[in-house]
Amino acid sequence: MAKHTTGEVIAKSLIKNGVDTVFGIPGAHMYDFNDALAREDGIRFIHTRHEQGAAYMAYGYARSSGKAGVYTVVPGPGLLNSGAALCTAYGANTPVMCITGNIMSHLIGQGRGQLHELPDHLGTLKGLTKWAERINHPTDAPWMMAEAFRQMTSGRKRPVGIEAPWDVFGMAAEVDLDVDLSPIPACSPDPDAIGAAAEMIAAAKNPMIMVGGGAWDAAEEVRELARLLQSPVTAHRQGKGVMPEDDDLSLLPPAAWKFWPDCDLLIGIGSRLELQHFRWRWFPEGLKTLRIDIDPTEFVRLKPDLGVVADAADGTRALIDALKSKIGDRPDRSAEFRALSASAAEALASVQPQEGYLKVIREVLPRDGFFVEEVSQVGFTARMCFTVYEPRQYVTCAYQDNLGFGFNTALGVKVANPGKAVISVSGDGGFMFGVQELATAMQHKINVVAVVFNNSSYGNVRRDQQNVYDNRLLGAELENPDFVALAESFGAQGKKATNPNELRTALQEALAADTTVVIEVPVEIGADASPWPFIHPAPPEA
Ligand SMILES: Cc1ncc(C[n+]2csc(CCOP(=O)(O)OP(=O)(O)O)c2C)c(N)n1
Ligand SMILES: [Mg+2]
Repeated sequence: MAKHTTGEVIAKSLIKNGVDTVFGIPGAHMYDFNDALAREDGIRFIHTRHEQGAAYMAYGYARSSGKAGVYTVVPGPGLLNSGAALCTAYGANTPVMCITGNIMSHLIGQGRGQLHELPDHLGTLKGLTKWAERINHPTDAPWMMAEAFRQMTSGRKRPVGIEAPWDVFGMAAEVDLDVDLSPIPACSPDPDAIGAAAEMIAAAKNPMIMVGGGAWDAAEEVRELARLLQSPVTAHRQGKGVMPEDDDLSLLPPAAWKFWPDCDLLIGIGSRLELQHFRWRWFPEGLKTLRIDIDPTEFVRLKPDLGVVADAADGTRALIDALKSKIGDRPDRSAEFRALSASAAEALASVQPQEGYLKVIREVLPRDGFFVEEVSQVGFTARMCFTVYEPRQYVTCAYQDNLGFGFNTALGVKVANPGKAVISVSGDGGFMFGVQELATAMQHKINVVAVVFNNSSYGNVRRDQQNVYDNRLLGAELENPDFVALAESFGAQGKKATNPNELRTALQEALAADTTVVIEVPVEIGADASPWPFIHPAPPEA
């Protein structure tokens, strides 16, 4: 056996597990690991200007590709700076690995005030991840790294954390690098549960399928099930594109809401059913719920009439097989669903200027391009009307709804998909949370197009304060830099578009340009229509 340091074992484990890119910022505790990375040819290191950027990029990389996204930061402040992205990866079921440090082994827990010390560093890391551990000696490193990959990629995929004390990264020992801990296979769907589920479906007149992030790798099966049942498929954020949203059977949320009063069976596949339970909050009488989920605790959180614990693709495939002998050919319902979509689209066209700009973005973004949202008047509206054709192409911050996510995440999406177009949309507020990563984009030649809708305000907050708090404004209005000049000062291109036609031209030029581009779209303060009546629709009248 050869001697290796902990840092070397971690770097070699990343390579062994197919990692080709690490995002991060070096620092003293991490030097021996940073140097091990420098000595590996197979890893591209992308350094950022803030740890949140590194972690969001790792998230964007993983979320858009399905591969592991890895980042490394110093302990304490570095870890905490990356926390918003880590909790996003957790909420969005995305495999992100955080590699960080700790203070010297013999000082941990003593509270003597060491550089970057936290009262409970490992506890903090555990609180933001599915699994986290400390490597205390190089002989721990091979199996702990293998376990980290196994935890991250088995069952419900989520972020993991690895830390090592400052002195341990450079410590060497004879180690066996050949530890293989393959992902734990998902349990196969219980045939009795599948039989009961097939009965439930066969008895339903108007089932509706709701897909979430758990269904990303079950697109083929979901599409087949929908066609077999002639039932509509809807999604909120995470599941967009599992069913192509230009398919007649796909209903964007406002159209699905129109179908909802007639729905008698909700089939959730890899979804928490947030749309129905936290947004719509109104249920048709007699509705039954069937859920397929790889995470059995989901059925404790929200008890369905029937729950099938399974991988979404396996469970849906088993359901299709069981249904084939139970139901015959069903009449084509495309025309009915097309009409619902058309009337919902007509109503949504009242959400201006957002809907008009989003239409143009969809028109210019190639079919295989990526759209990265950010909570803002345009981001909220996108969830209701932006059509997505394949899973993973709509990159969302899921339930964290965190400002600062958009532009930084888009950079990671582009790193994972260098040949594809990537457009991010942000508000003026959100874009400024991560603007410094324009420097990273330029230095590492990551060409994304960032569209910034500048309404000189934290617009959502401002509207709420006007409507709910009697117009008492607090911390809602923003004095902004000149976004075009700001972009140019980084060496990027800056453009301005004052209407959808100008945005079309600006986007076409931006996607053809061989650089990072920021397009500012000025919007008069308070002028954007509220998308909320579509997100939280009023219950149907009795
Ligand atoms: C990290 C974080 N901090 C604060 C908030 C609260 N918040 C929600 S929306 C919003 C305003 C967003 O402003 P902007 O990005 O300009 O978008 P707009 O609504 O104006 O389109 C704020 C402050 C948040 N969602 N995330
Ligand atoms: Mg704004």
